[in-house]
Amino acid sequence: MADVRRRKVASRDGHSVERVNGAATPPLSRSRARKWLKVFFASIAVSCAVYLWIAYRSRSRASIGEDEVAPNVIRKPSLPFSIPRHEVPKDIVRKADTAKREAIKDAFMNSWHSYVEMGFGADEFNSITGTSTNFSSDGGVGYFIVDVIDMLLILGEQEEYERARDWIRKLRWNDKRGKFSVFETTIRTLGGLLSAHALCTPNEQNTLSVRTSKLCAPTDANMFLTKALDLAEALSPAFGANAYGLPEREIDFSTGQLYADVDNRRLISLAEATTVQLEFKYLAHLTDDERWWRMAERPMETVRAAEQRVRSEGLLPIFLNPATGMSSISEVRLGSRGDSYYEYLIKQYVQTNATETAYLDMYQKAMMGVKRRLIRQSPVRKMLHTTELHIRIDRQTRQQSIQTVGKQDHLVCFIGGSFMLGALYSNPVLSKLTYPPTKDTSKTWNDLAQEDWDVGHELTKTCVETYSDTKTGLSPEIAMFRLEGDGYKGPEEDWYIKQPSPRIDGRKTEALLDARNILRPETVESLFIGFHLSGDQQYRDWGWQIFQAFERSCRVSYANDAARHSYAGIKDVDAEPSDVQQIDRMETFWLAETLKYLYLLFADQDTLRMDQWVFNTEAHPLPIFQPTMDTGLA
Ligand code: DMJ
Repeated sequence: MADVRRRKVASRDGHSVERVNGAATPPLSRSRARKWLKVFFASIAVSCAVYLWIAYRSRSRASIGEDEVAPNVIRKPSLPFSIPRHEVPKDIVRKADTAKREAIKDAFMNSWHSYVEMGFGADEFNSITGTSTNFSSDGGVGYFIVDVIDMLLILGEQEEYERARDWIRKLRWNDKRGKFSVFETTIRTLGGLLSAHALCTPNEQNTLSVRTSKLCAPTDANMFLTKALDLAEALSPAFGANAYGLPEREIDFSTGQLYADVDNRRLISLAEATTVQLEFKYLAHLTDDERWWRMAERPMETVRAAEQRVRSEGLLPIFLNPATGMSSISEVRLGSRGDSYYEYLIKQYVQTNATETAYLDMYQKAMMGVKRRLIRQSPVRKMLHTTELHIRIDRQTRQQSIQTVGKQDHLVCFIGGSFMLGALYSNPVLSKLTYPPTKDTSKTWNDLAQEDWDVGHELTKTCVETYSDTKTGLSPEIAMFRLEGDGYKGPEEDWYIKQPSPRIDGRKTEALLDARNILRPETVESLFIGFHLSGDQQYRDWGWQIFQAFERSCRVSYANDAARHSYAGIKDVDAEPSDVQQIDRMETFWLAETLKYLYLLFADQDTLRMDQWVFNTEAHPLPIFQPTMDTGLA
């Protein structure tokens, strides 16, 4: 699309130049009158040319269609109904809440020590049985340790940092057999290594790295970067699997063999193809090697072309076809397989210091689509929530139609934070983050920014309510929201968790997977962003409520060590507190994301400044930088 746009501009210029030149070269004359006539006709010709040029421009814009986003277009509010306006709080909180911050640190350190004592080096930790597993028969590939090392630096845990670093120093990827997810390895491991590199690199302007780099030996930063390069090389064959640069789903590091997603017709997940950019672009910036930049940008070019082809208000189906580079008919959603595509649009703009406007345009267009097509209000409490668009095919006529389904994955709860971050970056006057937050936003705040902040706040509030409404105070994996005409027969309520069909023999049935809570971070991620940008105590209060619910239902004790505990997910968030059943797994994102965002929510706002860092989707902070390489999307 970049080329097409450039060609259009060139042909417009060519068109107008031709007309002006044609009329501005009459034959020479000696008489004064003829001179005047010449000037007169020339000016008429120039005016006509200018008029035609303007008319041509506006006609060609109109033919592109209302939803087309030109660079730097300022969007207007587009939510089809009104929602409460969220005012800037009277008292802005910026200091740490030390007692709560330390309670969260304690949860983190206990989780880490349990892993160190029972599963150190493994990729996954089963916290109840104290067992662990690896993704390769050749040993761990760093999923756990690399995912967590940046948090050990942020917490200032010298000894534990060194333990993790020494393990990583021996880690190699290219001889590891197994099927490794390109997306998961990029966001957890490549992201973790790059974050560790940045935190070990002293930078006087950067409040966090000044502190964290003191924990590192002089060679550590370089070691992490070398490891990141090794891993990037090991992952790179996945990006050459098709003509559109869409990364294949899995790779065997020992052979370079690629594995397509055979359960999904070999299609490529939208989120997986478009959530590797922050990592590879930062690597390109550090190494001054454009190869990594281009590798990451190619899927974005493909996706932008696909989006413009389907003209879907910035929204895209969750699957891409690697044979055509186009979207494949599938659901549109902000949950699994769709989520981080939308997250990385605004974050790519943030990462390169608000220079790549193509991403702001894509982000704003997509959020306009989200507001117009996916966001709804629940019937009773007017909870703002998202929906999904599903394709229905009529059995008889084979006709396709789109159905709105009131399903919201917990994964979607990142979107509140994205809207709030985008509100600051969408502002045309500032075009950068306002930091620290001020009470007087009147000079710089526009209607779109206000609407985006309000939408972000309300969506986050709803996510918090999917926690507080359950018996355990924890949110389920999937919340179903009532929609008009959805055929729901249950009690009058705004949202519910799908239940299994009752058993014929009358015995109790297992709760569906939808009812689980597996320690996911998305809601507390939005709370952290909302608090950090506004200083509003409300976000901290909600975060503390959620942390206490984790403490009540997810804490795991050990009979042989009363001083130690860890955490596990639970099977049914609506079980009676005395009847809660835990799941034998402590996901790495519990430490890498959930506890990191909670810790930062209660830390001093200067601990990790959001005008200096951008979080990848696994909560690894990467520095914001001024790019030296041109984006192919400009
Ligand atoms: C994390 O691994 C990442 O945030 C990813 O983008 C999707 N969600 C999980 C945690 O829920």
